[in-house]
Amino acid sequence: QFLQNIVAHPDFQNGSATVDFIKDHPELFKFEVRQDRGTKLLTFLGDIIVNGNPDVHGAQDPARDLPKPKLPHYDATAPYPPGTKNRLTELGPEGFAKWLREDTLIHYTDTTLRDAHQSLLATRMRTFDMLKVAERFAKQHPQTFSLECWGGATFDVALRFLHEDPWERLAKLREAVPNILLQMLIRGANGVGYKAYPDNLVERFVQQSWETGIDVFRIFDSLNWMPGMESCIRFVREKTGGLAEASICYTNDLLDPQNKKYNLDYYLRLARQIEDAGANILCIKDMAGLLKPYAAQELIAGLRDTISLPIHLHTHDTSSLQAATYLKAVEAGVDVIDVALGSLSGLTSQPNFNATVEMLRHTPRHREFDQQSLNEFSNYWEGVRTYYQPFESGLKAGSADVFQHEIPGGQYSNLRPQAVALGLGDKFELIKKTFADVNQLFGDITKVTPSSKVVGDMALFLVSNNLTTQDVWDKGQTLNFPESVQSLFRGDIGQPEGGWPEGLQEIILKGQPAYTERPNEHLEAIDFDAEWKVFQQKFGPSVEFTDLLSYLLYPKVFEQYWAFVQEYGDVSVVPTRLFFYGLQPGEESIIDIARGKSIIVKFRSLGIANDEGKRTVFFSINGETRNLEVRDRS
Ligand code: 3PY
Ligand code: ZN
Repeated sequence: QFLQNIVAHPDFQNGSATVDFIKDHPELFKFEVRQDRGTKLLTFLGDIIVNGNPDVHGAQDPARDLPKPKLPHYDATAPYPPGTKNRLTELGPEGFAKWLREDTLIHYTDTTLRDAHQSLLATRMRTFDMLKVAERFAKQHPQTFSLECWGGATFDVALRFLHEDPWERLAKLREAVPNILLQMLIRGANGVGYKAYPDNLVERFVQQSWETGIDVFRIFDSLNWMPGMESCIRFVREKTGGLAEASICYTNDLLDPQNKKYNLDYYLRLARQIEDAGANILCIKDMAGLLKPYAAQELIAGLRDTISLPIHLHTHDTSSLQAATYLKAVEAGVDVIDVALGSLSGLTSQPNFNATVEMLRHTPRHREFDQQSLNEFSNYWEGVRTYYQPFESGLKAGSADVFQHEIPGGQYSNLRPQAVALGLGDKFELIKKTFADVNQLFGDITKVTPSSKVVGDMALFLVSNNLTTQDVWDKGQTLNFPESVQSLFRGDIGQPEGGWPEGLQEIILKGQPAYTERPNEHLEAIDFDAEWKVFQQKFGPSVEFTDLLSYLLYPKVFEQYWAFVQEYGDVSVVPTRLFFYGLQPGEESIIDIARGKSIIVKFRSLGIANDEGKRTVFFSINGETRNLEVRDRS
């Protein structure tokens, strides 16, 4: 094809081609690349038609008879109004934090693109659906403090289940949203993984995240252990021009007189340490939605009196009480609150953005938002959400039992399918109760990724073996505990407040050594030059540095992702309905495979399986017939 392109070129034909001819005409290469991409995508679509998408277990399209989600109105030709990103560039991180602390109107972080779908839809939201509205949102609502759109579980899920490059997602969102701060969640020494990584890997990860588009780094440690956060705060301060937002994970009940551990003094002490460590913003990260309204009032007022950082509050509306918490927090002087657009709010997600704006309208701290437009965005996401129906948790109403089990919002939507996969679907009530018992057994720890996963693993282990936490004390010496539990008790994810309960470490570790230093200190630094060479040899010359970072964080997941992309290409451009459910016979779809390049795909019909178990899928692509043979794996 390349040769045909050269020969057909007018300059070549009329003899004016010089030695720079090929260099000057990059389009000569284009046809082949495009062709190849189209074929790969068609192979993917054929596979979905024949075998279904394993992630939705071959479910039927739940939105088949519904109208397409309606895009909100906006003026595409209008320039981007300046927003918080412009202000950060102008003031720098310190000046910005000072401005934020002094600003009297309430600020909102919109979590729709990260925590909302992590907590409601098992993190499956695809870049495709985000990009449809990102520019619109940035132009319509530039007064938003930040868009939380990256980190947490999104990194792993993008690669593992959506076969998308998370870095590409971030780069594209940055391009679509140049005016509002983009925010990520980072698990301190654990990066976006579940275990400690070498310090220089976390450092390069932070630096690259900033270069690709992150401005606000929300950093936490799952045990509220300062050494797990300090280096990450330092990397943000030294390697980026972004904001280091360090978090205290909220647990238990501040107002409960029985609670001697996680009281106001505990939070104020940690807040001072976070300020001393150089953070720009303090976050109260209420990952399970346990912060009740009057506790919020005490906590926020106490923090405002104790430190001079701006305060950002995060919660989950699992109980359905959290709008009241925000009201009290706003009255007590909180600077920023986390909300999600209406149709992706509530339950295990954040409180409702649209409604919270109305809660404060005509009051001194109200920040103006165009409600009609916010509602249009909510309507868009309501339509999109139907495509993700197989990932819904089944929770139908707020539930006050979260105050007993304390399961984080982001974990809740995963724990039920995990239980079902283990054949424990009918024991979910017992699992939730055992989760609470395990927390007491472990000495009442803060539970958030990864410590919450360990508590969940232990609860599933006990329930599937018909054991109770008392059995751990009585016959623990004979039990072989899950690896994640042993790892927690070795010290691999840090140290809990007040240490481990007397005698429990011995029962769980059975003589394995434990340690109290930073886990990262046990890990050898990465030699990036050497790793890069090995990586390129293994995966070929088209890899980028961001791929190496993905590989170093999730080697197996990256390998599978890479193999998938070699076979099927960049599937992030496939519309979500087709990605999960495939095309219907006779259906036609336009797929934008790159900027300004589209293909029109029509699925004509499906043949029966031949002797080799393959079926012919009859397509047309841009009007030309194309038939593909796809193995039927059913
Ligand atoms: C994560 O670590 O992914 C969380 O959302 C914790 O709340
Ligand atoms: Zn959260």
